[in-house]
Amino acid sequence: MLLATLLSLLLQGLRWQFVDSHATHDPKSSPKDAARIDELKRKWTTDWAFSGISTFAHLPHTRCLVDLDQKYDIAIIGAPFDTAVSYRPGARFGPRAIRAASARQTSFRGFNHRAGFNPYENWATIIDCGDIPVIPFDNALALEQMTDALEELLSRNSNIYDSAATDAAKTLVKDKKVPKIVTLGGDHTVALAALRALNKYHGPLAVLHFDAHLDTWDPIKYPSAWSSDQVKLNHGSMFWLAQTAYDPPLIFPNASVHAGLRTRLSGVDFDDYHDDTRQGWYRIEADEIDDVGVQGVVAAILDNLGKELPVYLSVDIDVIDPGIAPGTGTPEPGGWTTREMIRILRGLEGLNLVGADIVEVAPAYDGPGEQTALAAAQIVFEILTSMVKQGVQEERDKMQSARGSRHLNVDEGKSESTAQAPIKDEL
Ligand SMILES: [Mn+2]
Repeated sequence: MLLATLLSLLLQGLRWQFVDSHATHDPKSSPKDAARIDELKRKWTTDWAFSGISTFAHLPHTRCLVDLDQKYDIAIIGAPFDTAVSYRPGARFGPRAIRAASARQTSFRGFNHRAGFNPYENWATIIDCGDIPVIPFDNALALEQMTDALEELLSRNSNIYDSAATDAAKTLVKDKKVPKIVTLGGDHTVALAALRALNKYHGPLAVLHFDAHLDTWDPIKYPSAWSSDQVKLNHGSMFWLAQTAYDPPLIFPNASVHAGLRTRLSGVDFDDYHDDTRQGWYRIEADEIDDVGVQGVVAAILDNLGKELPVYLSVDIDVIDPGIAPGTGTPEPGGWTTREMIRILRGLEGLNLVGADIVEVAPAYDGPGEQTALAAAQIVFEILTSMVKQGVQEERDKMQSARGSRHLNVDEGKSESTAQAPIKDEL
């Protein structure tokens, strides 16, 4: 009896294997088979929001790092790393939470009404490339690993560049040769890996940094007498490292902006702000939105970002108020609403974004309604919308003319930025 059962299972297995290989791999399969496959695809390949394996927005998933044949224009990649945080750990679970919260984003219902544009139904091939398997035991090694992975993703020609049939066409799309990357963090340290990788292809970048915190802290500002090289690599010092530990610096001087700040500062004065100004940053505090509104915040960002420089957009989810987005490592009351953040991002859609991240989503502190992860998934949607829209010449022209003269060139940006400083002790 047992033998008969085993034999029957074996035969069944062989039959399924035969059916499978016959149906999907045999190039000589009959029209009848092809019709059957079409029918099966029609019946079984459309997911509901709640069905299917979790990828960002149900996008196709490939382990891009090992699949040289996978073409993409935008690679979404998870960096589940959280061993450089100063308060609550848990952001290593951010990528999977953001993917789960993106479940109601689909290509067939992906038209962004605020942008008049569907990023999932356009020229760009967007792939969920899975996660970098970041080592949790050695931060220096983890930084190398994340940098290496992102460099690998950037080293491939974008799909649109490879699709260009002729050399003449390739010249026309040469600015699209390097694909764009969107990293799902992970703690904020992952931004340093992205800056290192992107510098290889674009040179120093302007950084647009949404965060409650400065993240330009010299590690000596942390309250411990104990130090080492590893101590310098943490989620509050990675922009200090990017500016001071590399020659040339990874961030172009006097062309970068923090937005949404409301952190407490060290000591008894504005010394942290002075340090930040010396590192070439312009600051927009969270409270300023009450005085100048969304449009005022947008204008201040555009006026202070380098015009011609490629921009890296780094979004710490703690820029949103923790009453709305509690699932994060270092919450600070008094932040922006999700709607304000979305509208600010929409106002910035003309920027030349070469890469972006959404970091510090720590789902262990989120609510049962996944509100933090939902905000993060929406922010990724807005970023993808801008990246894809920016790739359409017609849309780009419209955005440029709408931006008008408000935007300064790099040289003007320098003088403007040094003039910054509504540093309050100087007022
Ligand atoms: Mn932060």
